[in-house]
Amino acid sequence: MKDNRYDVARQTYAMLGVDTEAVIEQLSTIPISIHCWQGDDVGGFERPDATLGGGGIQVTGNYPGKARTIEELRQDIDKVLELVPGPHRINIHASYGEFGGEFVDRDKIEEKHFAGWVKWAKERGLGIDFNGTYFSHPLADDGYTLASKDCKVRQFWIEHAKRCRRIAAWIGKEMGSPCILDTWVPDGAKDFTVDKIGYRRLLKESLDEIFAIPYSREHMRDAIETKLFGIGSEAFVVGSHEFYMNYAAYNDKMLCIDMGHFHTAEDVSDKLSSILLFQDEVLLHVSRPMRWDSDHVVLFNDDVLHVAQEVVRSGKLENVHIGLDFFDASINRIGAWATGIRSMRKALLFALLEPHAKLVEYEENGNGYAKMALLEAQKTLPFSEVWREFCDKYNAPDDLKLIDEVLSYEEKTLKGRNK
Ligand code: RNT
Ligand code: ZN
Repeated sequence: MKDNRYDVARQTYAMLGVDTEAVIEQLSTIPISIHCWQGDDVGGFERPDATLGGGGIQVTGNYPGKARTIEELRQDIDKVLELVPGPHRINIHASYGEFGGEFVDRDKIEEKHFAGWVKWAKERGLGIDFNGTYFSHPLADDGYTLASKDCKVRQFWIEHAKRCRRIAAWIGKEMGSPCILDTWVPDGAKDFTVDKIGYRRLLKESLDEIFAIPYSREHMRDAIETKLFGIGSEAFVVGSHEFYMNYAAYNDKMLCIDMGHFHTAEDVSDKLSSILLFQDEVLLHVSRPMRWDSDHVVLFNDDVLHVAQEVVRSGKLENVHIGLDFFDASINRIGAWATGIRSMRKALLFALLEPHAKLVEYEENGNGYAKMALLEAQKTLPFSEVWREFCDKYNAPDDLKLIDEVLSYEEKTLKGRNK
């Protein structure tokens, strides 16, 4: 029954010149970087009671079952990996090191604190990406880190950044796959700021010092993440889009484009062709902004689809690092993770199944109606059968079975955890 349905789907796409088997093969080569922080509400494990604090980001909700230790977090990620088809990387934050019960401040972290992750990821065939943690810390409480006017504060975070780069390079070398290090700092202010250029000059100087140490591209690559505003930094964010666009262009760094970091009416997908024409690579933080929040669970919606389409249509798939960035503590966290990851994967599949050459032909011939109608026709093609075939290839559940699996994990494992 199932094979027959896929066969019909395959033939339908073949009539449009799309080879579903080749698409499934191609999709199997695209890694999605899974952010570790969905499992514990961006708490990290520096202290037993670590929670997200400040930094313009916020987790809402208190659904039971949150991972309380690295072991629980890894157990949850293992479950998620069973639920999501395709290759993956794991994206960890500096605050998720293994500090052996001791408090290790951010300016003291070392490679050894991440050796456990390297071992764990190797066993699972995952790549690793990394992030400095510039929030949930007393020296970030006044809203400034790398752009702080307090020299001591700034030096502390510069040291953190330098260590993160060294650790990322070590991880990439160990893993045999470049570790993408994302640097996002929350620096900004709630209300009107007079000396904007002063703060931006400081951020530039800090970055110059941090990036002065060269590392092999084969081991680590730097990304810098832009943002329009955050909670408590409504009036001013030092690391704005223009700031980092220019910094990246002049200093040969990669931009990180987070879908939740723009005006909600802005089309984030439209930025990609402009960026990729001038820069070799880009890092995506796929997310779903809603009103003031930038981090709702990713869904297979138009915004995400448009991003996937741009990545595929531009022919730059290999130049785009796809990472996710969302956190929701109000529902089952494993389900949130799995649905978000699968939604990104669906968007990529949908984009790859597009009869691209035909659409371009219509466009070039001025046949706007045929282009529009074919784009519309795609929406009712038997996409779900190809998606199911892809899930089957990886022994991942289909969309309905997914719900049962998440609920049974909740019953068997999550309910045993205290709040
Ligand atoms: C914050 C940025 C950043 C964080 C993570 C946890 O607005 O998007 O990427 O979400 O580092
Ligand atoms: Zn982000």
